[in-house]
Amino acid sequence: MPLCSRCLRPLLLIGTLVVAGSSTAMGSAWATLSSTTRIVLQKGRHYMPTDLFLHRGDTITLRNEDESVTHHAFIEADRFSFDAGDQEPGTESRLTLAEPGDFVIQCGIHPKMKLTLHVQ
Ligand SMILES: [Cu+2]
Repeated sequence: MPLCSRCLRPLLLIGTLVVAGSSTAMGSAWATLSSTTRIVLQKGRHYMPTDLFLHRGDTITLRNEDESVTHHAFIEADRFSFDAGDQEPGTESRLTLAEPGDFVIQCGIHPKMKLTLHVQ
């Protein structure tokens, strides 16, 4: 029996909610259960993703996935600072977020590279 359009609409709604939940909103809700580690790629002179929603105690791993480009991630904030130093291709550095707030990770080599962390 073919499905009527009225029956399909709720199904489509559910599909949309699941997709949205897997990206940001639910991701940060799940993070309350335990501290999590998120992987951020440095690729094509961009951070991927460019926004991350985290909770205090979460850790991010910055992974340089460019083939021949060095990156240098750092944060200049009021309450703390972070400097990963020069990161060669294929290397990683880690940062655990101990303070709530919004912080921007920049790159000392590529001024346009920015990643905003929203820490609750
Ligand atoms: Cu860079």
